[in-house]
Amino acid sequence: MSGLMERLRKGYGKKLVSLHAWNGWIVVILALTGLILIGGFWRGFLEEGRVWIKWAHIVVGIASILPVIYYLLLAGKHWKQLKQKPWQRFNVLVVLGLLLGWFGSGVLLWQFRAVGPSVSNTALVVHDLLTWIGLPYIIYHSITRAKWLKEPNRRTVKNERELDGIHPAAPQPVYTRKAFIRGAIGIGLAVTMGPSFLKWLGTSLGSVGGSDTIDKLIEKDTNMLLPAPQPLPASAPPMGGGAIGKFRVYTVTPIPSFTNADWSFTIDGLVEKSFKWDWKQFVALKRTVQVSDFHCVTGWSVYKNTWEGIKLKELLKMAGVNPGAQTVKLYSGDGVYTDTLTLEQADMDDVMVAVMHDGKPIPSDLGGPVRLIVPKMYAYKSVKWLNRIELIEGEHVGYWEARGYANDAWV
Ligand SMILES: Nc1nc2c(c(=O)[nH]1)N[C@H]1C(S)=C(S)[C@@H](COP(=O)(O)O)O[C@H]1N2
Ligand SMILES: [Mo]
Repeated sequence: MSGLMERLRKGYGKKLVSLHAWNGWIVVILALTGLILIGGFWRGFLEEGRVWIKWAHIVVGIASILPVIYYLLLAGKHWKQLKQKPWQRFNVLVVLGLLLGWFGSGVLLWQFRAVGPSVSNTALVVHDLLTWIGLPYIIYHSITRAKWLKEPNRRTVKNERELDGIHPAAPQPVYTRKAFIRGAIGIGLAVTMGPSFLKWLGTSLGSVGGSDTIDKLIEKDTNMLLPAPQPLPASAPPMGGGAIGKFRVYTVTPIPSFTNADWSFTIDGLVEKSFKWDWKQFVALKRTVQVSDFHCVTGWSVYKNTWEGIKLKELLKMAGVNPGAQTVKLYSGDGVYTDTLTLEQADMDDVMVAVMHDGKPIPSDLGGPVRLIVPKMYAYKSVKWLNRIELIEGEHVGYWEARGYANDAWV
């Protein structure tokens, strides 16, 4: 740190150079941690490491405002110097816009509890959009500015002179080789990042009436359970008018799939009568329909889902909870994920063991054939591929709770 301060005290040009370097490293750290956080692949793999990476991302993200503030103090002089260089001015504005936008939306995401789901949803879209636009821009900027693309010995000398404002920049000769390489890098970035950007655009922005992509998930559904559940009139057409928003597919294991032969649903533990239903028996149980919103703790929501299923409290009533039971332990058929509700929470009217969404079977990617829904809590309570409910004494720490998520999941 003292080395930095020393360098900052020296010339103005050097200040800018070291600011630029610090800023570059901050962006690299934020990009890497951020991409790990959204990458589905890392989710199960990293386990609690993910919670640490999230904290690193938040702390470095907050710190990223410091070089921006420092730059803004120097900006007047720098801006005048760039008078003849509209492209450099443009670049400064883009980078400042990106950094401030990332910072602002990031703070809102960090404070998701204080701002509520609709603000954090918008913040997430903004944060992602800036990433998809800004990251390729910054990668392009740093590759094309890298020394190996410049003619030998020119870059460093020119840089310091320019920054010191002593010499105007020499007129730039046209280098066809350089232009070619830049073009190639641009195309390379578009080809590598373009498809994921478009995919993201599809899932995040053009998302009103999410049923068409859910249809695609249903098409590739790997469950083979017969008979198919028949929707109640309130489900088809969906009473809520169709879900608004898109689900992000989250899992900590490969997506499990089931057949009639290997699927069952158990309720056991401290109950008067335990049950083990096969699929045929399970789809014959009486279902109800509700409309509710679905909020993930990472900032996205899907509104007005029409869920059809069995109220958890009805299942508990059937089984008869013993007086000694304190906790409802929920198991996923993925063999790894668990979570819990207190008896009081499990008794809420809208906690549902869901079989259908918007009048259709729940696709395996979204937790089908059967998943839990706890609308008043963040969705990490909404166990996917739910296949066992056990009534236990004492407590159990759920999958994400064991890895740093708050036990209190109320939205
Ligand atoms: N079995 C299982 N259930 C799970 C999860 C998971 O990784 N595995 N993720 C939870 C979290 S954090 C969320 S936000 C929702 C996501 O549901 P979706 O993948 O259907 O969008 O499922 C919850 N239930
Ligand atoms: Mo979540």
